[in-house]
Amino acid sequence: MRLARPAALLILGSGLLLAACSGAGSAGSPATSAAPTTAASAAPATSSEPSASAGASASAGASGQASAASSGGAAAALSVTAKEYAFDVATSVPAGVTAITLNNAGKETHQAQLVKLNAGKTMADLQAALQNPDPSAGLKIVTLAGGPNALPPGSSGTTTANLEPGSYAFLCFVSSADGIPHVAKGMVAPLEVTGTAANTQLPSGDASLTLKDFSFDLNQLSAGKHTVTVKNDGPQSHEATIVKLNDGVTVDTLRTMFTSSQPSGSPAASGGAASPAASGSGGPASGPPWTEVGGITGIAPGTTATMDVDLPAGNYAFICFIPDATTGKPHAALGMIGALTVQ
Ligand SMILES: [Cu+2]
Repeated sequence: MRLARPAALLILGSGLLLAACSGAGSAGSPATSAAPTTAASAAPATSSEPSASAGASASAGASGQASAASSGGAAAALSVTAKEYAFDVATSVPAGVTAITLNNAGKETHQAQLVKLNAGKTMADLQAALQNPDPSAGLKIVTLAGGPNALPPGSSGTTTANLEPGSYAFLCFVSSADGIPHVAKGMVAPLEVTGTAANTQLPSGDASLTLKDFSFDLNQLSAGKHTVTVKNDGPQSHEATIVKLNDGVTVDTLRTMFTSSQPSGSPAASGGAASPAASGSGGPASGPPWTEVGGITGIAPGTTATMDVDLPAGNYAFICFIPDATTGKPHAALGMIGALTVQ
């Protein structure tokens, strides 16, 4: 398996081109609508309205993207389609506030963690770092920039952030049943953010969530559509994976899971524990006692973004899987699990 990983990364470049071409040519469903580079010929000219291409919402959100459209901002829209194991997305977008909609067209859970390369780092540096089984290696050379978190097949989710100019990449850290994170299977897509932001105003949210070391402060939400303003009060990067808890499962159940000794020797277990949002699929028998229903991937300390949610009533939890800067443990093991009751 180790030998296969460099090969997967080496063919990444051509794989992305193929993905972009097939996306643009097949279904008239362009990868993006915000002044894309690769999908320009297929993209509609009307690019300023969010959600035009984001109608594929299914189980978790009937039309979660609509709240981005109605929130008053002039956010540009960027559509990302995920499958095994690639993103179909534009390679360049203008700087500014951008609503990123992830459509999961695959058979596994996927996320779209946007990361900005730190000064002096290149995509080659990132791809090399991502070959390290420890995701901390890759995370050290980037700044987390949000994006929709883990979604089940057939569903979609939207988050909105202010993208500053620079070199970025979409990454999926969710692990397959074999324990290998999707980034190691080639699920990496570069994105250049260009120009000067025309719009830096985030949509106005109707709920707020603050991420801290190591807690979530939003406990209740009414059923249906919300735009949640998410602020990271740091000092570390954090995410908010939203999971629907299985019957009989509580946040205390999760706390016990994460704080008890992690099973060693199981690739799925170690991969899941170490990866941001790698809750993934460990197979029917060993899967986690929840279903991912979106949320927002990691954002840097001191930053704010929004996430659209459209949840039916039920018992949910926020989980942060980002590895701790000193111990390497997922923040969840340090207490970063929060109950969310939707009524
Ligand atoms: Cu965290």
